[in-house]
Amino acid sequence: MKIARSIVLSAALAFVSCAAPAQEKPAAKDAVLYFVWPQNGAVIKGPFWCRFGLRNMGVTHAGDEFANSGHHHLLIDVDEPLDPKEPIPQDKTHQHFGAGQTEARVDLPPGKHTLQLVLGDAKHYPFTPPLVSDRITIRIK
Ligand SMILES: [Cu+2]
Repeated sequence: MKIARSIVLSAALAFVSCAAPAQEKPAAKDAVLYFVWPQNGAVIKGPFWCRFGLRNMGVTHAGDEFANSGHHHLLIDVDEPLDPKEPIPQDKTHQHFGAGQTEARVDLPPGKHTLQLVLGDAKHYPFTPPLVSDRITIRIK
């Protein structure tokens, strides 16, 4: 009986820690997240270097809790809006640059694609309100 009760309790605690609330960290008011390259409407042949721009905040490693800093995320062909209360998903279309990278080699199939940057905090949550770039459309030849 005691064992069963402690299992239930630890399950409840595990649930509580998973359901931690969003970080709700504010971004710097004058921060700007943008693409240095490519520009909206660019037509590109083959793989390219995508370069991330951030003004008035700093780029750091994932896990670093420095004020006014975060790490880049590149959203590729993502149509659904981000949930600001959840960490940014981690998959092929939501790429994390937790080593503080400010550029990435991107290889996409021919056709139209959308790209958007999102700055995430130490725990991969978007800032509040989210700091995102314009969503640009490019075409791969
Ligand atoms: Cu991240």
